[in-house]
Amino acid sequence: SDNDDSRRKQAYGDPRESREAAIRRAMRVYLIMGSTNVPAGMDPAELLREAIAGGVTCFQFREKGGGALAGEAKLALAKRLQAVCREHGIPFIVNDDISLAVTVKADGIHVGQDDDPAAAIRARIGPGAIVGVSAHTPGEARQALADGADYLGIGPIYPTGSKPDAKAPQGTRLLEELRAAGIGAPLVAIGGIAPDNAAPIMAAGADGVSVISAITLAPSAREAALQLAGATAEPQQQR
Ligand code: 3NM
Repeated sequence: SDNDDSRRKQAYGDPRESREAAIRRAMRVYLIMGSTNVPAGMDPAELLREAIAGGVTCFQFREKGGGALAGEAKLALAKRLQAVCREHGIPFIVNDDISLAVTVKADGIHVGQDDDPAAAIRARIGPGAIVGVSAHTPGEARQALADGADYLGIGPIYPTGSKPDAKAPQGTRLLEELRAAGIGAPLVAIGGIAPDNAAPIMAAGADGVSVISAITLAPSAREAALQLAGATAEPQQQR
């Protein structure tokens, strides 16, 4: 509805800023997390608060893998983390689970290659929602954008310990290739990214970095996010 859309707009941007610019800006330090990524004894909502205090610009709720929550417990955690995002004005994106995204009126959804095309997903979740798609090849990237994706997740850049079925690391090649081809859409890199290896990613034309472990397994989520914000502060102009 219109109300949902105006709330979504308020959640992640100055009303004078274009939709694409707001999404691009949100890509800078993009935290992905579910309960299985959080060290024992830590509260995910508190970890998220710390990370946002350090400079996280977007959050994706990704409840996957062995021991992942389901049903009411998953819904309850989603709502708690969404509330933290709203408090701080950053987008709350749901990974894969479209019905959860619809139920909580998430700001957006992130899907992989096995899911419906972006436009079909948008039809279910609402016209104002952000739709992100993971792409691993130039063909997948072009198709996702043609299908109406708002941004692409490009990876894995480096080896990752957080996704058992990740593809082979591809470095910054695909980012460079897409920018060289004149694709200006918001691109966020993923896979094994940390403050000390983010620079080549930004130089290759990414709008930002998405991370799980660099923040969730850091001694201080706040400090890790601060360092990632620093490492992504001066993207080179490749567009
Ligand atoms: N997707 P970390 S890599 C969720 O390549 C995910 O599409 C990937 O975790 C892809 O920052 C990945 O700990 C895991 O490496 C990212």
